[in-house]
Amino acid sequence: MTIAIVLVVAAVLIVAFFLLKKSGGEAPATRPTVARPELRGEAARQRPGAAPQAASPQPASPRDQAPAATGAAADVQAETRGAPEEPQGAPAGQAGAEPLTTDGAVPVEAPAEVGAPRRPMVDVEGMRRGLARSRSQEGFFGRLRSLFAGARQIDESIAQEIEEVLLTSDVGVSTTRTILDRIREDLERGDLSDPSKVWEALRREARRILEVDGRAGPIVPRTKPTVVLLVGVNGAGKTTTIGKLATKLVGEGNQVLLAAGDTFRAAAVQQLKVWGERVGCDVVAGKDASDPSSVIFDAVRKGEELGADVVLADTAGRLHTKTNLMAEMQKIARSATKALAGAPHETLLVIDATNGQNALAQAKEFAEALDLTGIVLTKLDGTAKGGVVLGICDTLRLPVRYVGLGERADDLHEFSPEAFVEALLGRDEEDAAA
Ligand SMILES: Nc1nc2c(ncn2[C@@H]2O[C@H](COP(=O)(O)OP(=O)(O)OP(=O)(O)O)[C@@H](O)[C@H]2O)c(=O)[nH]1
Ligand SMILES: [Mg+2]
Repeated sequence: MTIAIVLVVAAVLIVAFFLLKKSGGEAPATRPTVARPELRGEAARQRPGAAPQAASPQPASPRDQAPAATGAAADVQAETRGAPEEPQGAPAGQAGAEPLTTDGAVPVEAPAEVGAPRRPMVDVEGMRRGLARSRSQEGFFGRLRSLFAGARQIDESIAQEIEEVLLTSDVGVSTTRTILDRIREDLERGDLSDPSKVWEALRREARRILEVDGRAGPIVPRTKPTVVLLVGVNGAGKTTTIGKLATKLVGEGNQVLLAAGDTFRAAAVQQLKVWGERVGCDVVAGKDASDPSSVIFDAVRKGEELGADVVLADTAGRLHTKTNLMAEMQKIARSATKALAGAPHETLLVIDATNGQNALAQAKEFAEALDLTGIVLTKLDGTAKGGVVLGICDTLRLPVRYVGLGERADDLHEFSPEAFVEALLGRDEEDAAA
């Protein structure tokens, strides 16, 4: 009996041995799911530029567990699977990587890429580009710079040459005299021993003039609504500046209302409405040829009702011949006060820099008639006589609050004396190194 059992077991073992040998050690039935990564890896290696991750072992996903295909189908699948996977975030420049704007407004301060730092408020490089004419060889800065070229003697002759550049760059007689008096004093004391010291003295004088008792800086909405009146002769850039300012203020999260106070021309109202649409601001406008004072009054009241942060009021630069512009501006200011005590909180005089010294006579009239709080100097990009800023600031004793350096919405720059002097009179790197 025992012998019989031993014989049966031996027979079973022998049969099992032969069966195993016949199968030749083939892979077990589960093998296909393991084979697929190898196939992916091979295909991936054959594709130029394929991502290395495709060749390396991947964590199993539900897709990976699909049965392996064979033949041509396997090749197609392998090719597809072996393709490099799209990175999570598409690189900048591809669709889907555009800078995001939430409201379709002109993205003035929008960073070049999502996540990039916000552009600084005072953009010295941008200003420098806008001041290219003044910085050119024939311009204000270029001509001053050429006085210091090479090794030169520092004596009275340099003072005379600086004087000539200032006078011919619209700095004006009285401001030029003030600057030169100080430089001559320093020269006599022997404080300006080399060109770099003279240059620094010039920059110091420019900063001192532009600081106007430290009253510079952009509009800061403090009361709701902060009412800002923009005045100036026709064509100075009032309406354009309102559009640019609205863009800036809306971009900073303020609710802005525009008041079409230039009722002299129908086109002026239309121009403001276009800006309103572009920036996403309501525009308060009266009927044709309505009284500008009543438009401003309504706008201030509407601003209060809406809880707006800022009301920007446009005005006419020219009226019917018999109407006195200054008297009209005073009436507008009074009607703003009637609508809201304390308004207008800011009255900005818009001056076209390309008018040079001629702009000064008109500016003086506005300064006498109104309680001006600052200057917006437009079209500085269009003149080589950037020195005009010094003359205007010094004569009017009013701070420049913004400068216009082009016609686009983001061409209005907040003004800081320090940054402006750096942009206008800052030496290029190669000069500084010399
Ligand atoms: N290059 C340049 N052009 C400017 C700048 N600011 C305004 N302009 C242009 O100057 C012209 C007159 O600007 P407006 O804003 O219409 O001037 P305004 O003071 O409202 O003129 P009126 O309504 O006639 O009193 C327009 O063509 C503007 O595009 C600036 O900073 N640089
Ligand atoms: Mg206008």
